[in-house]
Amino acid sequence: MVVEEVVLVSFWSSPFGCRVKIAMEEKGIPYEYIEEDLFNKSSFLSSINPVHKKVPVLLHNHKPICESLNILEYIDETWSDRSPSFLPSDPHQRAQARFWADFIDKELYEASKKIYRGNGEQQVVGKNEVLRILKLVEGKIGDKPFFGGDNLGLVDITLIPFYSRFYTWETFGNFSIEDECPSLVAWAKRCLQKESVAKSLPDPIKIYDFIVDLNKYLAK
Ligand SMILES: N[C@@H](CCC(=O)N[C@@H](CS)C(=O)NCC(=O)O)C(=O)O
Repeated sequence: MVVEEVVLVSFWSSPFGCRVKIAMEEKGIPYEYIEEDLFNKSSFLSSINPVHKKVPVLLHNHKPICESLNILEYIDETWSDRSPSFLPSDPHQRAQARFWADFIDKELYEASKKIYRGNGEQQVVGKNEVLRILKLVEGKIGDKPFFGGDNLGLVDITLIPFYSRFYTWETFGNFSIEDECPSLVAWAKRCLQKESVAKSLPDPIKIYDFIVDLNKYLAK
């Protein structure tokens, strides 16, 4: 039997790294975890992700794979014999899942930063953008428990790490996501019932405190 070496390099609060943790848990793949200090990046990080120097990076038998959505597809293809499959078998549904994962990936993080980094007008812009994105995604929840159907799929794994940040967005922006997007919050609570999600998501209060401290650090 070939012994696989699987290592995840990430940072505890990273929603992108959290995606990879959930995917590994869902597939039941054992891995080693290395915490990278993003405030004092290692030369190791530069060597495994020389282009972006960002986490997460997955090392599979010493070969690095970068960018969280790319990593999710790599995991799905490499361990295709393990369920669940993150992508549907139908090509159109697969294209749809990739479209929505890409949409969340490109839009949500950037919009949300305006809520907790900006002030006044910028915060309102950020809040409206976040709600527009979440409502569009919410409209895609079908009659199954998850975007992936009966199991977590690419869209679920891409979006759910941001649930840990809802408290921060709501506190800075003074609004309630549950009031605006009740079905989406119900979906997030269903996701949290999965052990893979519950053990991978950081504590929302810890995220809030971290972002408050980070804002002070960036203002210096
Ligand atoms: N598109 C990347 C985003 C990764 C990313 O932004 N990671 C952050 C941590 S949450 C990072 O490494 N930041 C360090 C930096 O920007 O220098 C992905 O999906 O993996």
